[in-house]
Amino acid sequence: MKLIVAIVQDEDAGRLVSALMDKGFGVTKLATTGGFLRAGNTTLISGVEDDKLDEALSIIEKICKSREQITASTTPMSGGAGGVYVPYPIRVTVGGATVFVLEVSQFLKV
Ligand code: 2BA
Repeated sequence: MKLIVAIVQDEDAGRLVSALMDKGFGVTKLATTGGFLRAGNTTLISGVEDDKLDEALSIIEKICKSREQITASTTPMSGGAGGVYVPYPIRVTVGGATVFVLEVSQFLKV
């Protein structure tokens, strides 16, 4: 068995949970925050049998879109201890999904 940990954008999370559940996957949805943008995202965890892993990953890939977001850079405009911090907008591409697949050593419901 594998544990999928998928960090997705909030906009995709509802549809992704529905699509996974429609295909019989168990899902837990967590409200999370990305370290770089400091903005909300969603982390889904799903325990899947080995022979179902590819199906789950392809559902995630199909639903999660990449999007551009604008954030403020806090890089100093001039160096040294007295550097001036002038925030300026930078564009980052977020997603589709950041996915970790972990081996499950035990799956218990007690
Ligand atoms: P955030 O950390 O808020 O990052 C949002 C997006 O900002 C990233 O999209 C990436 O395009 C950009 N980004 C992140 N760190 C950067 C940096 N140091 N310099 C320039 N741009 C940077 P994604 O790569 O699609 O990541 C989306 C979210 O997935 C991340 O939100 C974070 O919550 C999670 N994530 C990504 N890589 C991870 C990792 N190795 N471990 C744990 N979580 C991760």
